[in-house]
Amino acid sequence: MKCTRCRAKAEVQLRAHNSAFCRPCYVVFFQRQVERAIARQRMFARDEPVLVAVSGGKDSLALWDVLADLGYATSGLYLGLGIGDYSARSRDKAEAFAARRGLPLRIVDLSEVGPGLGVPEVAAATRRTPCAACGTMKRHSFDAAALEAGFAVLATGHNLDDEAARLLGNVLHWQKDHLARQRPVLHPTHPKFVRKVKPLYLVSEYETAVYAFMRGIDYVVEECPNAVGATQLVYKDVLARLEVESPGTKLRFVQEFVRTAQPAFAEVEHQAPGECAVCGMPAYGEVCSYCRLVREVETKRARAAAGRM
Ligand code: Q46
Ligand code: ZN
Repeated sequence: MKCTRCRAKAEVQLRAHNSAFCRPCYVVFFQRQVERAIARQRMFARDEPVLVAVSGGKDSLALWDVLADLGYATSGLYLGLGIGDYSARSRDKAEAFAARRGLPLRIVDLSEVGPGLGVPEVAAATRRTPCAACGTMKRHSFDAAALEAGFAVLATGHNLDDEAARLLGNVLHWQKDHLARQRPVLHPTHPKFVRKVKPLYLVSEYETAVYAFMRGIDYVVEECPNAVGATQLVYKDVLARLEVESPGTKLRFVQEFVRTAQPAFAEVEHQAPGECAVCGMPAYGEVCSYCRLVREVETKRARAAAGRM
């Protein structure tokens, strides 16, 4: 098998793209895919500083690597979720990557900010699933951190497999409001929100893993322990089977949704958010969902303390 670009011996074959690449050409191919997505979707300008949310996993570190290599002014943002050893190991990987590349990394640890609550405690106290609690806390913390540090753009490492699985879930349940917001660029609906972009939305998990390997990126291989049994994984499995039968299915599914169907959903009228009476961040009710979560935990703690008296 020969490299599609230079005819040298190929190391990786991509059936979805009907191509094969040697190592140097693959790195160029991958970076161009990302660069093209940024330009086509007008995610951010050349000189615009970008805050990259890094989890220590392959996707976010590969994203940071590409953006830094392409010459964008990037800073990393690591959010400590307090999920035991997994969080400790992922933080180490994010810190080591930043140090090796000489890139600035901001660290926000949920146990050290606000009421000092990690994901497991919030989930247990509020009887939510860890991922539901985590999602609310992440969204709030990303916006708050970007606002505090003065960034207008936050990039996340969601890849094609993530987007395809999410799209399948949203379609199966006809979640119109979720489909209205499933875009590679989400423009802020409030001055305290940040623009959220997903430069890897058209590159698969496999392609990202190959890139990380070829670039020698050391990332945390284990998944978050709470990911086990998530419905998303079932959707990913179904899509992987379709992909084997018909290479390129995932790419067409997401690409064509964004190009043709998404604008119809995006027209659904959205109420503009007001501001949370507690923390001042954007909120759709009087209090934002993060502060509601915190309030629930504090009520629970107060009741437990009163019971002990
Ligand atoms: S980190 Fe958080 Fe994920 Fe872990 S608790 Fe769930 S949502 S699985 S991306
Ligand atoms: Zn709030």
